[in-house]
Amino acid sequence: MTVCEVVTPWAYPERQFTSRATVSVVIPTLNEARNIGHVLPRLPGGIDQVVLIDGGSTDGTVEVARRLRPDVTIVQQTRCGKGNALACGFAAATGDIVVMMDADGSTRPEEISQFVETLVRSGADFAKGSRFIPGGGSHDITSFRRAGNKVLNLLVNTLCRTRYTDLCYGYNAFWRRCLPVFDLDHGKNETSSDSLEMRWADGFEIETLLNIRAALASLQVVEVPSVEHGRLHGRSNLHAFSDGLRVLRTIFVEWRRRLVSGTEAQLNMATVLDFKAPQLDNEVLLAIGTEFEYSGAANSHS
Ligand SMILES: Nc1nc2c(ncn2[C@@H]2O[C@H](COP(=O)(O)OP(=O)(O)OP(=O)(O)O)[C@@H](O)[C@H]2O)c(=O)[nH]1
Ligand SMILES: [Mg+2]
Repeated sequence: MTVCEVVTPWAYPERQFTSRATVSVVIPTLNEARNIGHVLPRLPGGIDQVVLIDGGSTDGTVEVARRLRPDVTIVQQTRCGKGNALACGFAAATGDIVVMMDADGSTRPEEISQFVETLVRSGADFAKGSRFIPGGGSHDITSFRRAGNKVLNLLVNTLCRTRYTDLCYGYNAFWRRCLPVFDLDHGKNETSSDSLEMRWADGFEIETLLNIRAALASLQVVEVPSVEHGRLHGRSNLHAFSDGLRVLRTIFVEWRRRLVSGTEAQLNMATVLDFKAPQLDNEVLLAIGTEFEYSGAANSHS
């Protein structure tokens, strides 16, 4: 586990929890009927909610998911793109911890426990998957994408003074109380016909945006090693060049946004502090043992 960014504007006590943290897993799907069956049955036990956000799949993805996991929460996204899907999924999540992963078999469900345990035990706000730290890896990334990710990663680290090792990776987890920091527009109140158009953060730039906003709000970010596998069936929705340009634009716009409104990060930080407060009663917490129970066993929903 590599501490990626240790910016501590407030002191963290040795965080111990009085009750079990609940976990929501958020999975965007676009025509993943042949893959989702390799993901849902392998989710570990102890997951409290599975949110599947469908982008209008025509291959029966939703039906397959319902059959495999009758308790799944199905959400229809409000616009287009993976980013919009995730924003809608986060809005529907109810767990203390939100884990985001893909449906194509590339992100292994067995790693969820590592993300959750890292959040609980480290006191971090955001557990960011990384393929490029010891223990991580990728069986999927092309040399073009690897180079692009490296350059964009370097740019973010330079501008935001972070130490990220993997900017564009979709396997991450965070405490749901941090959602105000991400300030995502899930567009629930939209009714006009043009609302289906992609907006800011609606595409594959979503991970970059989350990483930058987390850093600018001084969240504690910890990297978790993760091994990415190849997509099992079907074709990628990502277009390395055009989506790479969206990521580049995101980096500059988000960085500039921070320069223009320097107070915003402070405000967001205050929001996070408010959210933390009820859980951080030092005296009580230090007096009790960790009661976090997270079972890594396979679930019985398959
Ligand atoms: N709901 C929804 N899900 C999407 C959309 N685009 C992609 N996804 C899902 O987001 C996840 C990641 O998309 P992929 O197409 O695998 O993109 P990628 O992982 O960056 O690319 P590969 O590594 O080539 O697979 C998958 O679970 C997709 O089904 C979308 O517009 N809407
Ligand atoms: Mg994929």
